Amino acid sequence: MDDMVSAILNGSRRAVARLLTWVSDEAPQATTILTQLYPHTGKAWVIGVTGAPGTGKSSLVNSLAKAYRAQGVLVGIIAVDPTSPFTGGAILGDRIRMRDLSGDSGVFIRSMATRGSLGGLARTTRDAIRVLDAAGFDIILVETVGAGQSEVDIVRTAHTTLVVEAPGLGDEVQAIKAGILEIADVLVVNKADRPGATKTVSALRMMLEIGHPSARTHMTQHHGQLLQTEYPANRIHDDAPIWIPPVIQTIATDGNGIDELVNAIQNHRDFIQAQGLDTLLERQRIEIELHERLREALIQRLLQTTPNDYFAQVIRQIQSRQLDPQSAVNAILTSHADLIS
Ligand SMILES: Nc1nc2c(ncn2[C@@H]2O[C@H](COP(=O)(O)OP(=O)(O)OP(=O)(O)O)[C@@H](O)[C@H]2O)c(=O)[nH]1
Ligand SMILES: [Mg+2]
Repeated sequence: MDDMVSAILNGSRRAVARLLTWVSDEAPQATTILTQLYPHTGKAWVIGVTGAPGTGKSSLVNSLAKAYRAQGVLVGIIAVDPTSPFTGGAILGDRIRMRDLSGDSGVFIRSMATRGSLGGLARTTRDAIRVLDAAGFDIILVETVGAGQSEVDIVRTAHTTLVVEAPGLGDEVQAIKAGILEIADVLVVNKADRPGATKTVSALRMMLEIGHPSARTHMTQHHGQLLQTEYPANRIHDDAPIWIPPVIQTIATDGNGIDELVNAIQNHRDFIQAQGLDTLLERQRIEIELHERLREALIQRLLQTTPNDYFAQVIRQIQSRQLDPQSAVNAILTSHADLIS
């Protein structure tokens, strides 16, 4: 085990590959290694890349990775694929789109598919990020389809979140509906070679820049959502500068606009660090993660210590109006198993 830890810390690709497999299989031997690696994490900058299917996320990740490699930066890539655990179809596609990167030892690519719950996927994604972080990758790109709350949870792990749109699909409306703009630090209008790109850009800009008051509300919501209840929103002083997400046009397939995107990400990183927000944001991420892990562990423990047919009986009683759902929960928590007749 100690060999494994030092191999990871030395950046051994074989060790990283093996540990990432253990992590995504949720193998028990991963736990002790992750414990030993944890003090060595917290150095990488994690960039979440999310957006509707087919908007060009993988192509962007590929171009971004190449740009960072040109600066000599080590790049880890995690493609989270919640949709196709069996066929692995999207993963195969990603391999093809990221093939320019193969053979470069400064890049490590791993796809993660869901095995069990999406909560499990968010957890293993965080662990995978930590493995790459400990192994010395400076930038970690995490691609995920922006489809639901679970994907939003995965994206909340990131330090800078890119939301990718493509012109012509009414995406700007979809994005507003899905609330995905609230998590965007940088908006990317990819496929700028397609008709309607400028229209999409101005629609997004209008939303973000209709005067500073609305931008302020947006940011307050953004961070208000991250903040649970323990911490006051003390980092947004009334006169503190506000980050307004820039809208960047790209053509991922030929690298157009990628330098601007790299700059926008750097600006966001500089802003966060100059404001001293990195420490506060990390505390919020830890709080969210702790709550998620606790919730899962408590349910797991409950399921393990409860007889198999117990829940079936409780459900039957609730359905037949002998028991109401809240009393059932109270009974389960206080182990009043005798309530079940
Ligand atoms: N014309 C044009 N096509 C692009 C551009 N970027 C990506 N594509 C193409 O769009 C298709 C989808 O690209 P991907 O990078 O796989 O998109 P994705 O968002 O990762 O897709 P999923 O992971 O399946 O959600 C591919 O055929 C790409 O070649 C672009 O800037 N312009
Ligand atoms: Mg993709």
